[in-house]
Amino acid sequence: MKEQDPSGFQDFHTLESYIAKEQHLHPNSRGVFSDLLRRIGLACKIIESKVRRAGLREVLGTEGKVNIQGEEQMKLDVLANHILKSAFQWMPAVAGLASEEDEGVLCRPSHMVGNEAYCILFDPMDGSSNIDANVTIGTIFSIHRRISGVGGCEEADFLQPGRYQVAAGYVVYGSSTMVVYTTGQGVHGFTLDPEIGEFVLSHRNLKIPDRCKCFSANDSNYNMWDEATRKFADMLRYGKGERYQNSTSRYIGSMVADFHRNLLYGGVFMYPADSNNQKGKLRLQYECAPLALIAEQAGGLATTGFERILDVVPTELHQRIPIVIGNKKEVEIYEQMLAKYEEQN
Ligand code: AFP
Repeated sequence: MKEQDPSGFQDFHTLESYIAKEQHLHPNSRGVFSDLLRRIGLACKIIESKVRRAGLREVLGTEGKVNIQGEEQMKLDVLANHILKSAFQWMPAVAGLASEEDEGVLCRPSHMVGNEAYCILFDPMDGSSNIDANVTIGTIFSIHRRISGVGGCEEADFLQPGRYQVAAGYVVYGSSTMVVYTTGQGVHGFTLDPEIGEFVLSHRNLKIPDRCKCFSANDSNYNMWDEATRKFADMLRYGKGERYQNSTSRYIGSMVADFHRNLLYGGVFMYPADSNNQKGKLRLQYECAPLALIAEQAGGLATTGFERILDVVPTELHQRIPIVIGNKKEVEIYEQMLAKYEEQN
């Protein structure tokens, strides 16, 4: 008979222990990649502590102001960017970093880079225009294996299609803080337990429910969308039949938060091209590709309308792209509607 474990440790995993468990699945692994994931967890705990203090003078406000200690105040997004960059600064496993907040890539000197090295891309504070209103925000990350050979990195390392990501994930700072990530072996979610200061496995092998509950888009752009996109939005909101009659519109304006809700409840988030943003608005490498990998690993899909997001070959670091992401069925319907519209026009 199996012995009862009063400690509750039997099926209990922290982010740390889960990463270690996944590492055991790769007998030749030297733990370099696992260290990276752990580091992201640590950096995001530090960011979370700043987020929780965002209402206080220390971090709220615009850059350039001086706080009560006479130190220069930093906006939370700038601070999060600093924290992430500092977290990876001394890791031989990191060949380079690219942040949505910075213009170029940050390549570490080649003598400081190990043989097995990765490039990390991140959006340190997604939804930052929501910060001052205490609305949910997040951090998104994407990890690629360096392709430029040994030594320092090159920009080409950061311009790989999303399907080559070795890991992607996000942290959502909401009513609780959660890390959700994938290494291509499903999607797992960990909730920060403030009592023990650990991310605890709370959502194992997440799958998008096969129902299209939520529709998320900035509706004020409706008249600037093409006709097919407008029809698609109308179908999700007003469509009859079992699949759409109970759907609801929900838009936070932090992609990570909108995506997270739809991942749990089912639904579609979109930021399509419009007459003002003809190439779309959201960033391919920092927002769209990482969330597309999560979506696919959870049974969903992400498209530009014409191409799977994970297949898009980036041409520039801060590339913008249209995106429709969520339930596979609806994303495929969108592609068909758009193709038909293009054919007729
Ligand atoms: P900010 O980080 O500047 O707030 O932008 C957030 C974002 O990139 C994405 O997270 C949102 O879904 C989208 O922009 C919101 O854009 P709109 O304000 O145009 O709806």
